[in-house]
Amino acid sequence: MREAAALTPPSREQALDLLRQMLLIRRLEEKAVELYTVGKIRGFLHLYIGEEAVAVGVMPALGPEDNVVATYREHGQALARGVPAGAVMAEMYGKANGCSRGRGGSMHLFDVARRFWGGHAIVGGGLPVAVGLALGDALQSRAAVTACFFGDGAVAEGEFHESLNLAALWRLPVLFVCENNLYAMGTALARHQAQTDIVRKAEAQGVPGEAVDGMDVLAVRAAAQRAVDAVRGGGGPRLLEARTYRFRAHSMYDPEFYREKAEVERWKQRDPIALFSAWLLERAWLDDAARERLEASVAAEIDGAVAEAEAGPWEPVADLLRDVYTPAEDR
Ligand SMILES: Cc1ncc(C[n+]2csc(CCOP(=O)(O)OP(=O)(O)O)c2C)c(N)n1
Ligand SMILES: [Mg+2]
Repeated sequence: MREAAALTPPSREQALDLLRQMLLIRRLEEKAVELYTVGKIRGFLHLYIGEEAVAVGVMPALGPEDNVVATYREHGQALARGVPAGAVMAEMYGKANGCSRGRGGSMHLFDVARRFWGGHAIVGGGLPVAVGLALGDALQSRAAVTACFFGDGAVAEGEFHESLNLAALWRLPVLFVCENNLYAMGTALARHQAQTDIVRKAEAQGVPGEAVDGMDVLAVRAAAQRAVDAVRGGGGPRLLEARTYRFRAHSMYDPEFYREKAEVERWKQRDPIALFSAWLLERAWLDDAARERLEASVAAEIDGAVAEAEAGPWEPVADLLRDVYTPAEDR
């Protein structure tokens, strides 16, 4: 674990909660794979496995008044923000008790009460939404920070540059979190960018940035707290580049011809859950029995989530055009 993390050490209770959240994300996604295989979950399903320390490390810096915007790989952000596992699972099933009433699926988790504004399928699509939320807050003198998660692939989009530029120009309270997992589908960053240093790119738009080890939950937590403190203090936007890795395929179907198995295995040696468990064991904040109890409680939460999804209703056919923009005469 990096030294920076020691600047703001968590209490034992906070630390165990970080581990619990990472485990909940991992086990819920492992369950989702099973359910996908038997056809209970359909459509696209992008797993966050390997990247859990990023969402879980950033979220403690935010309060209930703050906003969160994410991508299609957002189960982790939703759970870490407090969207109940049952509402996430039911949404993946497409059931009406899902957090987006079954209309969004895995890629479009929303929860207005928790100010969780998606879930966006368009690469880079969340960035202008985040800037708009922050502009709205600034105009209404609402003291809130908007955290916006996006992948390394999004830096190739014009929206990345336009959004950072406007946020810097208007000193908007946005924390841009780039989850750099080295690939955009099968394309490595160096194959589509002349400048691969994402912090430099942000700085070119007037947004100060910092790179952090995205496999180290405490390092992410400390860096996020520093960045959010600066944003909240009126310093304008900040960017955090979390260097991370997805252990699974891009989505459910991906032959993974673009990376070597040895590379994946190397990154798995730095599994954020294993690293943090070791840190906790070293401090005697965790032992085997406590770890087993934690796993059992996470498993029970996931069983409950699946039961909620199974029991949930489908939206009635008569309601299918509700909230869909169609000219009145066509209804
Ligand atoms: C504007 C746009 N272009 C292309 C796609 C197809 N697409 C879906 S995911 C993806 C890769 C994005 O990679 P990255 O931003 O690094 O996120 P990651 O999947 O690695 O989390 C692409 C190109 C899309 N959804 N939107
Ligand atoms: Mg990526």
